[in-house]
Amino acid sequence: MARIVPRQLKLVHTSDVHLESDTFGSGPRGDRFRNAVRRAFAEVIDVANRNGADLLLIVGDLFDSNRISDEAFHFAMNQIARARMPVVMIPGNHDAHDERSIYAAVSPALLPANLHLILNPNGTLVEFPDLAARVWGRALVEHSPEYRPLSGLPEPLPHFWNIGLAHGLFTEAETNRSSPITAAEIAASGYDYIALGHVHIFGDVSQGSTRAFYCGTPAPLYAGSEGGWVLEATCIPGQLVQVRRVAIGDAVLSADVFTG
Ligand SMILES: [Mn+2]
Repeated sequence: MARIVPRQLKLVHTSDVHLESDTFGSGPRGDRFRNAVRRAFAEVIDVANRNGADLLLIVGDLFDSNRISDEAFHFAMNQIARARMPVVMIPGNHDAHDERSIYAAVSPALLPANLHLILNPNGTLVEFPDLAARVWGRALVEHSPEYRPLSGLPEPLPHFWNIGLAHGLFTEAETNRSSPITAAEIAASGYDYIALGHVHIFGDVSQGSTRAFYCGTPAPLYAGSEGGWVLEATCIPGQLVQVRRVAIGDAVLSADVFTG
């Protein structure tokens, strides 16, 4: 059943930016790569602002690792602060909230005022009464088969948009792979939208009336022509959530093409 809520809601959904990757080494070539990824993330913020998103969702692996300079961390937080809407974010397996967590070391006072960073391993529900929206996620501590990104998901509430964040691997059936998200879990959620991260290319794994998507990485260099996208999800009362892919800037796509 499509949900009846008081208002329309627009989400922009990104994940797997992998800022500060050393994939291309630590020299000038690596710096060019890292700068291109930074521009991709800045463009995600631009898309959210330009398109009038009500919420921006960052579904894990914003950073490629927990070995991040203060400068790089501040870059990312300054970009988030540019967003003219609340931002809800969870860690992923690359920036896991473990004993080396970069997020644990940061004073909440230093985080942007619009950032809702979910660090509770058991899950946190962030409520936006003005938007008639509730967003739930849990912090990934250990990327293992025991970790279930959707475990503990609260019951959906009528007259609200119920949105889940989950960083892990979608599977049709039970598996012994790490951080599994099963079709049955999505189907049983009763949620309107489940924003997924971990897989770097777009994927629609919707189940029944619950729309569930991988947005894919906004950084084209991680996924070739399949990278360079964000998702825009529009929640319209009485309808299933409408999802479209938005290409991020041509400047990012064309400026730094790596061959070999
Ligand atoms: Mn991941």
